[in-house]
Amino acid sequence: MFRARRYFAALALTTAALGATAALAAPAQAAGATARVVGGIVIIQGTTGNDSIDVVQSGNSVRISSVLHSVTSGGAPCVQLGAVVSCPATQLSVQARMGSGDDVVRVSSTTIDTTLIGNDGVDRLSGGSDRDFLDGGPGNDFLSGNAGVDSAQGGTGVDSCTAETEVNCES
Ligand SMILES: [Ca+2]
Ligand SMILES: [Ca+2]
Ligand SMILES: [Ca+2]
Repeated sequence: MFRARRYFAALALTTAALGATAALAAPAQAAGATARVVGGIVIIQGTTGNDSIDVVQSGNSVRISSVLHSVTSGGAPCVQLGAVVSCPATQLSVQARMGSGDDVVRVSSTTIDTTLIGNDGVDRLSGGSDRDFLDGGPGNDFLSGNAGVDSAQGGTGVDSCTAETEVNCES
């Protein structure tokens, strides 16, 4: 990691004359989230730090992106489209495993079920228009199922939930 950082720091210095965009270009293998399909499930793996993930259905694809860091495709049938990973919307479901840190997951306009797992930290999980299962885990979480018949499980901490079924939610 340190070696890579030194390399990119040096690269940034040597390419400074080319402008800031060259220095900001992130390598494909940068630490960030990944998305891949396993057994018909689109699995989004967050980082151990803070994540902010958007899951948007666009036609026949589910597009995964982040405003905080890179999202990298784990391979077919998902493809890398610049900063976005596109997976077929024909999959059975989407599962986001966010790891520790304060994580945000926003799902919009999906016609497939999702499972959003916040793990440790103060997480904000927002489901789409279909059925969502939101699992806040430890920490004070904000869980919102939106449309559809949704389940929210706050876990430990003081959790705020809006869903048809709420478990371990304080408000
Ligand atoms: Ca995380
Ligand atoms: Ca919690
Ligand atoms: Ca929903």
